[in-house]
Amino acid sequence: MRILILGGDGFCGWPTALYLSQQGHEVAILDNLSRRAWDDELGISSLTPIATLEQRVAAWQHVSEKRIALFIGDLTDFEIVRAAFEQFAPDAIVHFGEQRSAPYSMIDRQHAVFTQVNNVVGTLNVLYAMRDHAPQAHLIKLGTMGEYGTPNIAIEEGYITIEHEGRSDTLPFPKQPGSIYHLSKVHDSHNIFFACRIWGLRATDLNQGVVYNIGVEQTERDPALVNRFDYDEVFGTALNRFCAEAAAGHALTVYGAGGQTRGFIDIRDTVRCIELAALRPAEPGEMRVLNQFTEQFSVLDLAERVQSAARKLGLETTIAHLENPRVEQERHFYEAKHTKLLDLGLQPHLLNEATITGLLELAVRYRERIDLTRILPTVTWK
Ligand code: NAD
Ligand code: USQ
Repeated sequence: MRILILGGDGFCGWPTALYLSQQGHEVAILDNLSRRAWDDELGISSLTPIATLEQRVAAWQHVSEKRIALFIGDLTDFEIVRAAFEQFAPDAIVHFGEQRSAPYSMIDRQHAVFTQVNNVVGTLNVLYAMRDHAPQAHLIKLGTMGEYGTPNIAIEEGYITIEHEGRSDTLPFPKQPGSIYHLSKVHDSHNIFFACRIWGLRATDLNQGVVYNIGVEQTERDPALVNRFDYDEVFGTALNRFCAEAAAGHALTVYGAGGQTRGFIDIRDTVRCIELAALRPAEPGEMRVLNQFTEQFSVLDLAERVQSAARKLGLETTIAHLENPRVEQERHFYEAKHTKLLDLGLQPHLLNEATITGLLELAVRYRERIDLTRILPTVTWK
């Protein structure tokens, strides 16, 4: 297949590009390198030293003899999107190309507006480019489990059948997102649903949980292929962040009580889920929704697992219950369905001590690069 990866320079996009290229697909990346610019803006950087995108692609060609085409440009510029669609003629579009940090979106009004414009306009441009230039192509869009929030009923995969006053319908599952970023994904989902219903486009919305781990077999083939690893308060996510904290001798930063429960997925399963979705596309007119995570944990569970694995490496770590910078439930019911990707053939990598130990060892290796002043949360929700 010809697969266009939007946001292919990022944490999920880069391993996905290499993995799909390895499987024999014709891969192109479109990215405006904004994630690297946000590092500069905030004065943060990946724990792992990452090569430029050009160096990455050249290194991949060197080790694999496979070529990845590059389009450097902004999804909010329709001419860029149109040109990439015309030149590359994709069969599938994998869309990772958004501002994905909840704290970044909550810094101030400007960052909130930027996040929603970047994400919503970028996705709208992709939908119009599909309508006009690739109406048969399949959009594989990264959504998020956080679109649903934490309702007091089980979370279905995208849709719920409701009985109301003697009638019944299957409707989009209610959304109660917890940040301006998560809201942007809800807006995207509505726009994609519209494009499928009205124009007959085909799309899969992958409501992904928090991704952990660093890479896939392909990113280990050369130092220039290494994936990024975020540990800072804005872009770092639970688990990866806890591992960096443990390696740096910093207390593990559990926000509040730590009973916040989320779906989690190993990045090796992220790339496989994308492949499974691509191989079995949605039907014309369908917006298929798959919940893309493999296990659910509370953040305190994760901190305790990291603490235990760290101790075995001789790293003594404490767990701090910080005042929660976010507005979110800290003790709540959480039961989210996630069987559809298993039905498509996913064989999950469940979280085990070996994975946590691997991450701790990676963080110890790059410990000198950890900026301890960028760990404690400063961005607040109110
Ligand atoms: P990332 O920030 O590492 O990568 C996103 C990439 O998109 C970056 O390379 C960035 O430069 C690019 N980009 C952003 N806006 C763009 C624009 N307007 N035009 C062109 N390129 C643009 O993020 P990630 O962690 O790889 O996440 C990828 C997707 O997966 C996001 O949509 C995110 O919402 C979703 N997701 C991520 C996680 C996670 O834990 N990382 C979990 C669930 C869902
Ligand atoms: N948390 C802590 N301590 C930390 C960091 C986070 O307790 O040091 C808590 C947060 O308060 C939250 C939970 O851990 O309750 C998850 O936070 P996170 O920063 O790991 O992840 P989140 O903000 O939810 O966002 C990440 C990605 C985002 C993706 C989302 C999937 O950045 O792109 O959409 O995970 S989900 O959580 O399912 O919405």
